[in-house]
Amino acid sequence: MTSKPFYVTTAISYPNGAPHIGHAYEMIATDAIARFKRLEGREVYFLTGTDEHGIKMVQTAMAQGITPRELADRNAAEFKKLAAALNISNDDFIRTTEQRHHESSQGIWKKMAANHNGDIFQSTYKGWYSVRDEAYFDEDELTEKDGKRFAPSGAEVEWVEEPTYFFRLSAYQDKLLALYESNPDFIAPKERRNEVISFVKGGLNDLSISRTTFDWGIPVPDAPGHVMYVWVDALTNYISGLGYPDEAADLFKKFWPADLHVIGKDIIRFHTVYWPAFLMSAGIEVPHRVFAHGFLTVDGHKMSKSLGNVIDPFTLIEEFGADALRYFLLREVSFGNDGDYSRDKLVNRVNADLANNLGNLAQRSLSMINKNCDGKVPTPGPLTEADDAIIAEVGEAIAAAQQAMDQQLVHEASGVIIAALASANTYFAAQEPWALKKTDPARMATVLYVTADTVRRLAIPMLAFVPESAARLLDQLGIAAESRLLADSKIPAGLQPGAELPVPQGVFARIERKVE
Ligand code: ME8
Repeated sequence: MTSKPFYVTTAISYPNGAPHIGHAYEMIATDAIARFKRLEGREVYFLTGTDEHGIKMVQTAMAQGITPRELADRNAAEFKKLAAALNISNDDFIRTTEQRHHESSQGIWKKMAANHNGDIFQSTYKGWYSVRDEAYFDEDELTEKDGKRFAPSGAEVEWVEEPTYFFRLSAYQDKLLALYESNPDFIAPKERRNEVISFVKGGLNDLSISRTTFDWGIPVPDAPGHVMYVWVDALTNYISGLGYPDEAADLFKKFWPADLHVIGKDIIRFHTVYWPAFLMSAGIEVPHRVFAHGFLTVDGHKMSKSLGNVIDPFTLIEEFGADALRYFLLREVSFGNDGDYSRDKLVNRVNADLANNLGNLAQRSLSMINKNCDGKVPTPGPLTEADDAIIAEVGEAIAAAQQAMDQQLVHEASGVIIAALASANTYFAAQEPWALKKTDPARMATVLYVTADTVRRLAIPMLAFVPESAARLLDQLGIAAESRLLADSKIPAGLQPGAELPVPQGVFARIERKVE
C-alpha cells in the first residue's frame, strides 16, 4: 500500500448564482480522481468551495436587493447541497469569507510584500477593466463595436484609473518558464501547456492586485481603503484549506504542495502563471500539476441565461440519480476537451453501459447463483482457456484504467472498464451456463464463479465513478469494506466459495424514455 498523500482541489465557484451542470461536472470529475486515488490506498485530501468576494457579487446582490453576504450564504449553501447530492467525497468545503481564509490571504500578501525583490509596490492603475471577467485587458486584446470596447470573452470593458498595489509579475517570466521546463507535467493537457508557454514568452506585465472602488473583499494589510484583487484571494484558498498561514499545521505539512488542481480551461492563466508566481514570491512550494478540463454545452449550444438552457443539476439528479449523471459526464466527455450534454445521450449511455453491460451481467449471474447454487458462492473447477482469457482481460483493463487515471483521463478509464464488462457479457453468453445446468453442473459452477468474480473485480474501480451503485453491487457479492481496494481487484478468485450471498436485487434500472 502506497501511502504518499494526495491533495486534489476543484476551482472554487462564484456563488453569484445557483450551481449549473458545468460546476457539477468539475466536482464529479475531481471526485472520481480523488476516489480512485483512495482505491489505490493513497491518503487523499480533497478540497472544494466557493469564491465569494469581488465586484460581481456586489453587483448581483444589489440587483437582487440583498447584501453580498446574504447572496453568498444563499448560494454557498446550494453548492454544498450539490456536493452532497452528487456524492462528492470532499474532505472540506472552503468559503473565502471565512476568517481562516482572511488570515491566510493576508499571510501570503505579507510574505509577497516582504520579498527582497519588493514584489508588491504602490502605483496607479490605468486600464481597460472587464467587470464580468474581473480582469484588466491590454488595448490589443480588445475588439471595438459601436464605440464600445469588448474583452475576448465578449464582456464590455471600461476605462478605470485607481491607486493600487501591484505585484511584480514581470520579474517571474524566467522562473515560470523554468518551471514549465523542469516539470513538463505542470500543465495538462499538452495543448494548454503550449498556449501558456507562448503567453509567458510574450512578456508579463506587472499585475494590479488591490482595489479601492469597493470594499467587498479581504483588506490589504496596513493599507486602509484597499481590498485584495479577487484572484489573489481566490487562489489562496488552496492553502487556506490546509491551515496556512500556519506552515507547521499538520494538513499543510502533509499535503502541500497540491498534487492536482482541477479547473476549467477559462482560468488556466490564473492557475499556471499568477498562482505559481505568487507562491514563489511568498517562498511557498508550487503545485505539481494543473489540469484544465473543457466546457460543457447543452444540445450543442453554449449554456446561457438568455438562451434559457442552463441545466440545473438537481433536476437531473432527481430524475436519473447521481450515479447516472456522474457516469454519463465522466464517460461521455473526453477529459480536457469540450463536451455536450443532451438528455438523449445521457439515457443512451446509461442504458447501454450501466443497465445492459454491468447491471445485466450482475443480475443474470447472481440470480442463477441464487437459484442453482443455494445462494452460495459456487466452487469453481478447473479453468478453461475461455475462463483464463476473460480473467486476463479484466486484469489488463484494470491496469489500463489505472494508467489512464494517472493522467486524469477519466473517460478512458471508465471506457476500458466498460469494455471489459462487455467482454464478460460475451463470455457469459458463449458459455451458456443455463444450458450447463442439466448437462454439466460442475462446469456451470465454474462459469458462474468466474462471472461473479469478474463483476467483483470490475465493480471495485467503478466505485470511483458510480460510488453508490458499485458499492451496492459489492454488497450483493458479500465483499467486506476492507476488501474493496484496487489491489483486491487485481487478484482473481477473491470470492470465497461457499460464502452465503444476499438475495440479488437489480442495481441499474433502465431509464425508460418519456413519451414527449
Ligand atoms: O471561475 N462547463 O468560478 P466559476 C464546464 N471563482 N466547466 C465550467 C463551465 C461549463 N459550462 N462553466 C464554468 C471561477 N465552469 C472562479 C474560480 S479558483 C481559485 C476561482 C468551471 O463559478 C470553470 O471553468 O465561474 C471553473 O473551473 C469552475 O467551473 C468554477 O467557475
